[in-house]
Amino acid sequence: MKPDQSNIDRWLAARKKQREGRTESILLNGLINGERTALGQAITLIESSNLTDQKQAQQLLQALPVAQKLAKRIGITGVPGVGKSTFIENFGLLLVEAGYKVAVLAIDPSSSRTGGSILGDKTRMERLSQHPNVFIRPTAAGRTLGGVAKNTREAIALCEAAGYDIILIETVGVGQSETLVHGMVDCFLLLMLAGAGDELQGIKRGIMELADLIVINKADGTNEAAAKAARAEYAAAIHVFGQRPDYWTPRVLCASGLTGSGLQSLWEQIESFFVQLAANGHLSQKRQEQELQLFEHLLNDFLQQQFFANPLNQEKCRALRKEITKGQLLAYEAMAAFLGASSEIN
Ligand SMILES: Nc1nc2c(ncn2[C@@H]2O[C@H](COP(=O)(O)OP(=O)(O)O)[C@@H](O)[C@H]2O)c(=O)[nH]1
Ligand SMILES: [Mg+2]
Repeated sequence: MKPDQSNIDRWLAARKKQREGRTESILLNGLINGERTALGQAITLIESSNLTDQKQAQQLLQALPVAQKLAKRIGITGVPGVGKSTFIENFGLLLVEAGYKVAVLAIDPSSSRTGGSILGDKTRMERLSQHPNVFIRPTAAGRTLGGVAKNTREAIALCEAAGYDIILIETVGVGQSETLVHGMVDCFLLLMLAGAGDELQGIKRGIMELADLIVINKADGTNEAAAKAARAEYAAAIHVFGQRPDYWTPRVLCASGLTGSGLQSLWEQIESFFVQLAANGHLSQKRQEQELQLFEHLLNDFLQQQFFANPLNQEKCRALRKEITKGQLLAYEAMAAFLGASSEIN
């Protein structure tokens, strides 16, 4: 007798569901137990563009228990070469030696173009990466900046669920990524160099305004005096920004990520930042804003996916883009044409 295909299909679908459910709960248990491999696998899952993986990732994220304690989310930015990775290695070691569990997420939106940079970072953080209480992970570039943001936010949530106390997020201080990162951390550090000039460092004034702490890095050897002078200059420069809504007065400090000098007092400043913002209610306000931003991202993602799931929409957009690049249509005309058409195709 020929087996009934619909029965086989049903059985296969049930098995698949069972398997997926199991993967999720194994991952979830591992995560909650603080297993690094489970955390790594969970991040791989959220970064995957495979539809089944995405579904599992969503289920996993939704199943995450409410974190018992909130991790300190600290963003670290600065131009390439300012010493972020070296700084994180030694700062991270200081934190683990103080008993904290530390996760490092490195975002490099350009990594799909430049390739090897992440490998370079891993070797730079060699001692830190070997510590049992440390988790280091570069965030995949993703196709869009929005993708980077979503992956990073979700990775932060996973690290928190895995019990990490401090999450350091490294981002390159050029382009838009630092503004995105600023929107997902509690405390934002800007690393700068003495004597390089703001323009040379590609640091826009706007980024200085976002910084909670400015670190004049590489304040070691013959560079120390110049670093001290730069510190005074930056302190005067940020003074003109006036009072912030959270009442924190940004500090400028000298440090050396390489020798470790200044890192302990930087940590003390960060701690007082958290104490002050927790006391005046701005920390929880920041968290609520972060949740809102995350929701907006998720909503946008969902709407885009829904929209492009319709092949007619895809086709219409493709045709309009082509006409724009040929110079046959202006953006507003294309949009008008699209809206005219979309009443037919939704
Ligand atoms: N003198 C000195 N050199 C440093 C310091 N931190 C990093 N460097 C050097 O600067 C270069 C860039 O460092 P890296 O950490 O990769 O910078 P990133 O691109 O910002 O991550 C490397 O050659 C480091 O050895 C520091 O505190 N002092
Ligand atoms: Mg780096």
